[in-house]
This record gives sequence, C-alpha cells and structure tokens, in this order.
Amino acid sequence: MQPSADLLFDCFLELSLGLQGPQGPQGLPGKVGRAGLKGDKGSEGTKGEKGSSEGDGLQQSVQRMNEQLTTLQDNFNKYLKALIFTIGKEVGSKLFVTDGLEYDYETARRVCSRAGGLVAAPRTADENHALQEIVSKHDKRAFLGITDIQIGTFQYSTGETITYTNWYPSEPNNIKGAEYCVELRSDGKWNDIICTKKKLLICEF
Ligand code: GN1
Ligand code: CA
Repeated sequence: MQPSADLLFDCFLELSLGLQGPQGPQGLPGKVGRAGLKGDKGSEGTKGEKGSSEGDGLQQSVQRMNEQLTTLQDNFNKYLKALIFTIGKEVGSKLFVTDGLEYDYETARRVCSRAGGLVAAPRTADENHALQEIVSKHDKRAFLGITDIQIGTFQYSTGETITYTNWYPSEPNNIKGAEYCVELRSDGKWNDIICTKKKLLICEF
C-alpha cells in the first residue's frame, strides 16, 4: 500500500495552523502631513536598538518558519510510523488504530467517538485486509462500525447503507433474531453477532 503520510500531514498542518490564510504584506506609508506648530523641547529619549533593513528581517522570518515546518514534518512522520508500527494500519487516507481491549458495541462506539474517530468499517478489500491483520495480530475478533439495529439493512455508523461486504458463507443469519452487530473474523470474513458481546476495539480516523 502506498503510504499517504503526506496527505495526513497536510490535514494535520491545516488543523494546526487553522484555515486562516497567511498574513499579507505591510502597506505603503501614508502621505506626510502638514507641519504643526513648534512645540517645547522634549526630554532625551532612550537609546534605540541597532537598525536592520526590513527585507533582511522578513527573509529571516521565512527561513525560521521553513526550518520549523521541516522539524514539524519530520516529527509528525516519525510519530505516525511509530503509531502504525505498534497499534495501527494505514490504508489510503484512513488510519486504523486499536487499544487492544474488548468492549460491547455501544461502548466501542463511545470510545472511538470520544477519540474523534468511528468504529472501523472497511469500505474496500484493502481496508478489510488491514483490519484482518490487526484482528490476527491480537487474536481477537473485532466489531465493525456496521449494524442493522435501525432498519434491518446493514448501515455504517454514519447512517449510509453499506457498499462493500465480505460475509462468511451463510451469514448474516441473525441467530435468535438478535444479531444486529458485525464482527470481523481472523480469516477476514464477517459474521453478524449480538451487540452486547465484547469484541476488539478498532477505531478509524
Ligand atoms: C456461530 O461459531 P462461531 O462463533 O464462528 C454462528 C454465527 C453466530 C455465532 C454466535 C455457522 O459462529 O452465525 O453469529 O456463532 N455460525 C454458524 O456466537 O452458525
Ligand atoms: Ca451470525
């Protein structure tokens, strides 16, 4: 898979810096006003700082900002690599992350939401494969962010009807009419399951 750390970095940067554009250049000085009446002699002022031309100052600021950006990008890439290596997978612009623990579906939803993500829901075979690798590594089946609690049709937690499936043969079988959630097995196949069972948490960001 082609890593998309650059894309994530762009998002990170945009969030860090806000959506405001860069500050514009300084305006031209105004016209010189008419001379006023002569005033009293003032007291002696404090000594000013050594002067430098405006152009030099601006160039130095840009250079400093470029150095800071390079450091920021290097650090971000390092943390992302460490994160993916230990607790997650990156597929396209999605990052799948687990805390290695098991929860019932409602708790899983709350935990992912509080972290700013969603319970992982694969929309492609590549995403499904990345999730399967996490499930295999932890040797625990995981909940997917897909349910048919609402209307009897499987939906993502966003409310959209699912567009990709990978059901195990004869699933979903809705045993006892009570299997409204979906688990991902270590073979990558899906099974509908009772939502109150505890399954591995994987969030997507
Ligand atoms: C069965 O055995 P297991 O956990 O792989 C069942 C599923 C049920 C599940 C409930 C073929 O799967 O449909 O959801 O138990 N599989 C079959 O725990 O009946
Ligand atoms: Ca089932």
